[in-house]
Amino acid sequence: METKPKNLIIACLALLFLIGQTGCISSDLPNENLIPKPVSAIGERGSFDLTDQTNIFVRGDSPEIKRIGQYLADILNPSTKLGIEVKTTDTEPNPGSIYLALLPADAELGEEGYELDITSKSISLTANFPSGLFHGIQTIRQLLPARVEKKEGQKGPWKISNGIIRDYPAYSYRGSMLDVARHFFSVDEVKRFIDHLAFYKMNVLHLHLSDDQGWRIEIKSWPNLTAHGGKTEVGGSDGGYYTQKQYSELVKYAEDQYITIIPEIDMPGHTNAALASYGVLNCDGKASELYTGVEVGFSSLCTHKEITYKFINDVVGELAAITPGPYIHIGGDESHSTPIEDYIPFVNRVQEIVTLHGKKVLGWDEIALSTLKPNAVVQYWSKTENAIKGLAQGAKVLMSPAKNAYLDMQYDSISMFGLHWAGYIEVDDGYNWDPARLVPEIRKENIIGIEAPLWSETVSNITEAEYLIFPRLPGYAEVGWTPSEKRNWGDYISRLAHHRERWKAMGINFYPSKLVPWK
Ligand code: IFG
Repeated sequence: METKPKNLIIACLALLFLIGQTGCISSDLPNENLIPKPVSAIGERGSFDLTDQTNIFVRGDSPEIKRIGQYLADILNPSTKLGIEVKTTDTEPNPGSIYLALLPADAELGEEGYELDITSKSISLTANFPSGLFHGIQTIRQLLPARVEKKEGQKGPWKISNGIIRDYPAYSYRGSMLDVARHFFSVDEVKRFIDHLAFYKMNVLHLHLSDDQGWRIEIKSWPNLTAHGGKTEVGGSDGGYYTQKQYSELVKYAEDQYITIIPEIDMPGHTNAALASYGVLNCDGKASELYTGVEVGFSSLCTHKEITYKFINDVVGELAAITPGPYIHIGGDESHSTPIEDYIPFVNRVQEIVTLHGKKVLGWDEIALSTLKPNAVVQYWSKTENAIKGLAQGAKVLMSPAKNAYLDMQYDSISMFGLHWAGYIEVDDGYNWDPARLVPEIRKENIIGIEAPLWSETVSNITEAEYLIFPRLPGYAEVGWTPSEKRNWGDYISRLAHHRERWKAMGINFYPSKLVPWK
């Protein structure tokens, strides 16, 4: 039977009417450009509008949940000018409001997951723990137009598509590292880096606080470490350091965004700044010269002297006392000037010291050559055989494969900043890898998570650093958060393309990769 065009049109109109009535037309919630991609997002018809009637209601009187509500209000108000306030309620909130509440256990959401229910009447954000609410707020930010991130008033409307999002991370450790030793970064620059991590639901900041070129954390019992060892940096300009008060300010700033700071004191190699500050730490008793180059592997603490272990005990003790997080990172990489027969007992003793101060050990993959303490974590960066040695001792692995995850690698042979000893890492190289399949012997159950380190030999301030961080950091955030079976390059890159307008609204510098169909 030949279908007349007229009948076809009538049939389509009828179908559209039917869909419209049943509300099953899916809104664009699942197609929003969220990064990391949520575990599930089901769209419904219509949208929620932020208006001057909108307030944020917090169930109960918890100061922490009210602070989280205020965090959201402080993002929304400068751009929307809606004067959104945080109120508490024990009943259902007013229509048109955003509602934050901790739920009784919703096992599937775990420690960091959340559920976001958006209807035309209200937004309800619930989670088992405050960190889940905080991650849900990042999703609300990304569901609003990019101009919401601006600090000056913007035109409305402020619509969020209706639907339900249930979301939780694949890995519990989703981090980055900032090398503040090669080049020093101010407290405000580190805070800005923390904001970037929080926006993409990352939850660890590893601070590389000491190296050949600089010692960056005040140690009261060894004051010359910063007075002398903090003086300079790569290239010879003024260095800097964090007082313990400033370090604690950074820890609190990170904690308020559900980010754990892990401090690293790299040893026995990468220690010239300490060796230049105290002659007694050198085997010949003579202080070395300050160093402003970029070579590695030439320095070593004197592993035969008892004073070395008193030094380490003092340093670790003072650092552990101002570090609420569970780990102290002991470095251990590139100790080319420490004979292996000295390196192994040295790392064993350092692990003992860290454990005595109530912290767990994290170290670059070479530490697997020693006898690892229970709960020690091996940070795989270069040698697979070291990571496998760690597994053989029952250690977990933190995945930071240099050829996929080093943020200080150039994008290509002509891009500014960065090195290329591990290869070039374009946006696709940084995204198209699965931590649980990269090395056959390292399986998902052996992995605590991923970390994308930013070494700072070639960048000296946050703007230069952002050129290396963006657009690759969102990819690492998704590798750490979204189940690998839900990840694919084509879908990811079309979402990433929409984030440029957000970075512009936030004043973030970025590399305009040709691989991204920027919107
Ligand atoms: N390797 C060194 C870093 C830094 C890096 C630059 C590690 C663990 C090369 N060690 O990566 O100090 O110089 O890409």
